[in-house]
Amino acid sequence: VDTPPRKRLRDLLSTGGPAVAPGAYDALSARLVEQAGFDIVYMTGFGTTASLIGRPDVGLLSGAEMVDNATRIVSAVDVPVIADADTGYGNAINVVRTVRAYEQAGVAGVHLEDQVMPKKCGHMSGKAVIPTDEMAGKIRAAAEARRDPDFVLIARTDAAAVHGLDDAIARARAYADAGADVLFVEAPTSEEGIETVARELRGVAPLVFNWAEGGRTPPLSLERIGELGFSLVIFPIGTLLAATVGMRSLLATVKAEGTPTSALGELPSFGEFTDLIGLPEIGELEQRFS
Ligand code: PYR
Repeated sequence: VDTPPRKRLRDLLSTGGPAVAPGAYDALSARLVEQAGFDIVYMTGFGTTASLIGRPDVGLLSGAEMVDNATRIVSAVDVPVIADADTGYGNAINVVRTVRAYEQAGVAGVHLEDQVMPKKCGHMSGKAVIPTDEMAGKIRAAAEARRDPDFVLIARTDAAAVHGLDDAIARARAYADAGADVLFVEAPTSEEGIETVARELRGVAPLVFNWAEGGRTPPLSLERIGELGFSLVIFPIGTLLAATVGMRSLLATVKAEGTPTSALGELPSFGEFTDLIGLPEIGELEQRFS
């Protein structure tokens, strides 16, 4: 635990088996990911957008809003945090500022993608991508902008849905040449496509598998993902969907019965919840400092 988070993330990415990073969209969900025993938190842009403004992931949030959320998430946990940095919120110059801001927030790594602005969630229709050379320039800018060489730069391509998998793979190679540490080919739509990505890019750089819950990529087992050679699996929106189910259920009870009484048995008690979010530590601080 004395190892700095970015170094720990690099170690986790190089151990062979896939590292698993469930999604968090705020500080509370990030704490729950950590308390469940996971070694990495993934800050989802989809979930951040859904929770901050209650809207879909179509490029509505600014870089500052994303960095703000990352700052709170990093402060809430000890494990490394990988954050969604979308398109970098502009051109290569914006990427420099974005990378530095995420680095200052204490994030361990980010992913940057080659969509045009405003971007769309990788599993939605209607995506468009910038030219490969332009994105390679943004990756070079990001690599040069980071101050900590251990800050992990993940290059994501959304080109598969626009130009096909061959172009996506060629782009991923170009982004590795430009200085990306990790490659992320977004949204292959068949197991064969996933295998092609793994075969063509394995060994070029560690690979991300986006296990997008309900998205366009088939839901492979963790074992299969490992066999194929992926180094990192993200489960971006499961926590968000589960929270939605929980809130809806509670609200339906209140609406139908007038009070939450009959639902309370399924919920953490008040004390359990305040323990979970660190009230005992606050108590210790009060003892020491007052
Ligand atoms: C997201 O969760 O927003 C991704 O881009 C995977």
